[in-house]
Amino acid sequence: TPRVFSGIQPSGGLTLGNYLGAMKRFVTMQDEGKFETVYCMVDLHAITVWQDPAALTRATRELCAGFIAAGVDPSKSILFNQSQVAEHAQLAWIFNCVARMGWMQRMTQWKDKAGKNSQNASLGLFAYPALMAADILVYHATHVPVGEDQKQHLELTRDIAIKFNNDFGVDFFPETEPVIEGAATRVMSLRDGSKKMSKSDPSDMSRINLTDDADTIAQKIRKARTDPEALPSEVDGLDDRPEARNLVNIYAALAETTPDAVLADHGGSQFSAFKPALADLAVDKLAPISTEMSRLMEQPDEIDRILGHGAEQARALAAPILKKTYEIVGMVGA
Ligand code: AQP
Repeated sequence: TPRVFSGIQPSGGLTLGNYLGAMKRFVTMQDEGKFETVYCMVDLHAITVWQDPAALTRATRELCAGFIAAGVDPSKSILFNQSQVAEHAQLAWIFNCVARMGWMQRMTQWKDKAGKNSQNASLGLFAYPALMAADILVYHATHVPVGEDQKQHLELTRDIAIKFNNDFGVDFFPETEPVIEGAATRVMSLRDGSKKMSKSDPSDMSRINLTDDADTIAQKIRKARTDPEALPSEVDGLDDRPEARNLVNIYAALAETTPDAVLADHGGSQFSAFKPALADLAVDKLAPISTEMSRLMEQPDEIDRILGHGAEQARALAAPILKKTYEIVGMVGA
């Protein structure tokens, strides 16, 4: 069976962007039954920027609760946190020696996150994509459901696999494909249609958190930035209207339909009418997830047990692949 791998960082609360761009797809791919699905809370990635230890622990458990509340079933998917499976970091070291400085320097996420003061960024932030390649390839995963922003890192994952295979004259690591599908592969900030919705945006009004209550969700949508025009009746009419496009895409993804179908129903509406409809839909879809997350968060021991069990399952898949990698590289004792 082909294998799917994907991860989310426990670097804050889950956003609607994480949910529509990634998590919702995780559930679909799990339920389709065509793949073996492996999903990870990537805590080693999170610490590439400073995380308060107690907050990291809490965010990891909350993320696990989010996965389960959204429909990832630990009896169907392998669900664990990265640091419990040492093979990720071990393969990442090998890949640090395969990847080239120039490849890493071209990564837009590195450029965005390191900013102007890149001398002060952590070495881990620079090496992030090599760890991500290891996360995927330590399972020989071939399909990776992600949001649009991760496309470049997945191309780099392919480059690393190809270079490793060439350097050692083997056909060992597969070429991975990104799965970037659905109406909301890039959910934008509610305050600025040119910026991605992100957990680390300083403005809480820019995003919808999966833990927001109904009133907060409705208020954020009501206050979302828009232009003064009515909605067009076809998607072409959304060109140069990034905020309008974003709200239509969010509606389509939540309703599991297409932007065309949303505009067939709502074309001609003013935002004063469309926003309440979107808020109702969002509350309808997100409130059950948030309720289930709070319930699960009352049982941290149960969450830790699930993560521990998932880690054992993950290690069983990763260990032989790492061993074989060490053999290929020529490590004594592998
Ligand atoms: N706005 C988004 N639209 C669609 N997909 C998104 N993803 C994130 N934001 C959006 C997808 O969610 C998955 C997990 O992301 P992550 O937590 O590993 O890191 P990120 O992409 O850096 O997410 P954030 O929210 O922007 O976190 P910070 O602010 O800490 O950097 C990925 O598949 C991603 O594509």
